[in-house]
Amino acid sequence: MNINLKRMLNDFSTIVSFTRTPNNGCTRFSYSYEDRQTREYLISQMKDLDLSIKVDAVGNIRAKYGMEIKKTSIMIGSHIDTVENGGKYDGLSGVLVALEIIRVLKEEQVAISHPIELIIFAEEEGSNFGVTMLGSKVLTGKYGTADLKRIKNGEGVSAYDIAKSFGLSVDHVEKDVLENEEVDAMIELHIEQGAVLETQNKSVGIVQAIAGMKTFKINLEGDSNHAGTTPMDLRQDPMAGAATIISHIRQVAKTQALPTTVATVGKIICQPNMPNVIPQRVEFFVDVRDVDSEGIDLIANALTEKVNAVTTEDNLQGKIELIGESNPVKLSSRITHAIEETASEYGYNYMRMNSGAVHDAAMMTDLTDVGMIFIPSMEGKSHSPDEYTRQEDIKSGGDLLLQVIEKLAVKTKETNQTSR
Ligand code: HGY
Ligand code: MN
Ligand code: MN
Repeated sequence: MNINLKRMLNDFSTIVSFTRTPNNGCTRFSYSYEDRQTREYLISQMKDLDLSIKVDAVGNIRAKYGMEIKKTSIMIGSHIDTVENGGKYDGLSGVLVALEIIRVLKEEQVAISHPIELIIFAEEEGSNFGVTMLGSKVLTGKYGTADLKRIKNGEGVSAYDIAKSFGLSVDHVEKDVLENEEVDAMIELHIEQGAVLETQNKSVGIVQAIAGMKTFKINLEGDSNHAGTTPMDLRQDPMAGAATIISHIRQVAKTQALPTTVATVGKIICQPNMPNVIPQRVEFFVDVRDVDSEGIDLIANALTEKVNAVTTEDNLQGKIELIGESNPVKLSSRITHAIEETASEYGYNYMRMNSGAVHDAAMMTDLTDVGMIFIPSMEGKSHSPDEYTRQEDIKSGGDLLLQVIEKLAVKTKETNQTSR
C-alpha cells in the first residue's frame, strides 16, 4: 500500500493558503482565523471518512477510524499551528500524512486490529503564549485549568480566555485528559528541521530521543531618561543589562555547556522603544535545550547568576520566570524497532538520530509507546519561509508510516495478532 501523494498535496496547497502573511511564509497561530479555516477544512475531510471526531477543551482534535474495534488505538498526527512567518511543512506534514493513511486504509478496506486515531495538537509552537506544546501538555494531564489561567499572551489575556472565546469547552480540561489505557502506540511524522539527514544523504530519520527545554522570561526595569543628556555612569539602562546577559549566555552555551546544549534569545520587548530614549523596561525570552538535562541546568544556573549580577551592577530591578519546560525523553524501543524493521524490510535509506526540536510526541511518552519518523529539511532550514521538504521525501516518509501501521495494526492472516 502507498499514500496518494497527489491527493495529499491538494490538502497541502489548500491549508498553506490559510496564512496571515501570504508571500511571507505561513503564519497560522492556534485560535486564529487561519486556524479556524484549517480546522473547518480538516474536519470536513474527517467527516467524509466517517471518523468519530472529538475537539477537546483546548482545541486538540481527535478523530478515530475503526471506533467499533474495542482495542487501544494507534495514534498518528502532529500540529497545524505555526510560528510567525514559518514554513509550510512543520507540523502539517505529519497531520496530512496521517489523514492520507486513514483514507488509504478505508479505501483498501484493510482489516485493522486496532482503531487508528488521527490527532491534531493545538498550540504546539507556543506562538500565542511563549509556552510550547500547550495542547499535548493538557491532553496528557501535565497542564490543567489553573495553568491555562496562569499562562497569558503579550496583551495579558490568558490561554483559558482565548480558548473560551474561540468557542472551546475549556471548563472540560480535566475531563478530556487522555487515559493510560486508551492508546497502544503513538507515531509522529515530522520534518527534521535540521540538516543531518541531508548532509548524511538519508531520506528517513528514526528518532531515538527528543530534546528537553526550558523557556525563561526575564524582565529588567531601569530608569528611562534622555539619550543625549544622561552621562554613561549615571544610567540605569535595562537594554545594556539585557545585552550583557544575552552575550554571556551565548558564551556559556558555546564554551562551557555540552556539545548538544543550545540557547537562544529570539524575542525582546523594549519600552518605550525610541532611539533617543534610555529604555524604562526590557523583557526578553531565553530558550534553552538539550537531550541531556545537565546542559539545560547548567545554562539555567548561569542565567540566574548573571541576571542577579547585572541587576546589582547596573542598579536595575530584575525578574526571571520559568514559563515553560519539558524533559528530554527517550522514545520507545518497541516502536523505534518496528519502524527500523519496516524501513530495512522495504529498503529505505534511513538513520537513527535525536531531535533538537521539541515535539508533542515527547509529551505522550509517559502514557504510551512513542516513535517519530523524520523527513529531510532542505539546507536544514525551518521556522522560516525558506523551509522546504521535497515531495518525494514526504511520500517516502508517509509510505513508511503506512507500512509501520500495517505492521502494528493490520490483522495478519496467521496470527490475527493483537498487542494490547
Ligand atoms: O520549537 C520547537 O522545537 C518546535 O518546532 N515547536
Ligand atoms: Mn513542529
Ligand atoms: Mn515548529
